Amino acid sequence: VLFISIDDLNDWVGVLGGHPQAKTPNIDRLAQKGLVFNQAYCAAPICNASRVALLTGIPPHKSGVYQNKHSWRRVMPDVVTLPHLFKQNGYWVSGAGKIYHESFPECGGWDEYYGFNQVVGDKMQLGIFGREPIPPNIPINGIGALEKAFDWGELSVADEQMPDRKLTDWVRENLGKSYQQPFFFACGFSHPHLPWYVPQKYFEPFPLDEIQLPIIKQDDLNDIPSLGIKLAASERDHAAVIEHNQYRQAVQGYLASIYFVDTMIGRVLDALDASPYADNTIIVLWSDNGWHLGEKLHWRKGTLWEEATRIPLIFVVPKQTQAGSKCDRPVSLLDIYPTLIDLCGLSPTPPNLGGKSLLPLLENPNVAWDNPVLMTWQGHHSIRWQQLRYIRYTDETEELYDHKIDPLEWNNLAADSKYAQVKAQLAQWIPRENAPPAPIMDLLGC
Ligand SMILES: [Ca+2]
Ligand SMILES: [Ca+2]
Repeated sequence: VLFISIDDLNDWVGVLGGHPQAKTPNIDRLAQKGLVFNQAYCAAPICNASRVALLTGIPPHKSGVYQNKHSWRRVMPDVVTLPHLFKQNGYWVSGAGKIYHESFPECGGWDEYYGFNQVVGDKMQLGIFGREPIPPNIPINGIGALEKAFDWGELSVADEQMPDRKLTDWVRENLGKSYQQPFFFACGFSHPHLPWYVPQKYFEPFPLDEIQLPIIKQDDLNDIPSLGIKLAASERDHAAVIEHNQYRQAVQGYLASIYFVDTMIGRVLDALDASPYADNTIIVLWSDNGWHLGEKLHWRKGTLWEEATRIPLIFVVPKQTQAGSKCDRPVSLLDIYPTLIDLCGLSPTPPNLGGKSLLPLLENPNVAWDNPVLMTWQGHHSIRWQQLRYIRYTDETEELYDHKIDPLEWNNLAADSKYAQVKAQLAQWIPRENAPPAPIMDLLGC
């Protein structure tokens, strides 16, 4: 199994159509080899909570891992993670880059693991792939007073100096070895996480004067409950981007970072194609959360709308998925764990898995599928089912969108009596109980 994760990549991928200028020939080529899920969602719109849900199979409202500082190992000391289950089943389990949020590494699940950063004792130390290069004279955009990482611009360094590139060399080296046992290789890229600094050549296909900005409705927040407006509170980011005349530059920076990470993914796919494992390796590619670039006047992640929750998810399963197939059923990153159990015949199946095996959809993407997808953030929940999105905040205020007529989620239909029945149906799937939040910690070493 080759397990490829990407950090903060939304649907700005050629095959998902999120932005007309997105340049992702390698992710698109991977999709052409297998099956792409057009409606795949994270369990939580933030790194740690999303990754922990995927890797333990346990949804945030059951684990209490809602945030980046929630220590998952403190609340689930005995959970068998997905890598660990592969190890228990006799696989060689090897990982590098960012798979878990690095403050809370997995301690027993890997045969070997090399993070970009590693917790050693009570300190975070730089890993073997080195430091991300930064341009001189940052912040480049002039906004940086808000937060150092909220910046973008060109690097005048070679690819070879980028940690994501060194990660691909590590994967290529591993794919060149021979193994006595099946392998599970996890390879976690850090781009397009902020800051958007990548070598100059990745900016070239996106000249500033040709950048297409996202379509924004300036009064989009007017029909949203106050708790939803609070989630979009980083509208201060949007005001700053506009004030500093940086909108085009920001979009350019994100597109360039995506093009860079796509190129790195291509190096991994090329190495797999050239290896003895080309025809018997399952490939799973995913991103941990989406990203806003001004939609709903919001930047970053941390909302329950489509921008922050829709992510790329691709499966290539030799002799099983059909080349170039697409699936329109809503699915969750939580579904990866049970799917890999089925595909690889792993045992035992841990209790309390929140997802469903996607095996029926891998075999026939159009098979009847009635499973709602749940997303959770700060105690609020959202359901994606068929063409609908329902959001319910902790104070029971609501949003409802019908993607068939409103793909940008502009018109909140929660108060429309025509939708009362379907809204009640969606509301049934909102969890009635939420696990208490996990302990807040900065780091937890092994
Ligand atoms: Ca992330
Ligand atoms: Ca609106």
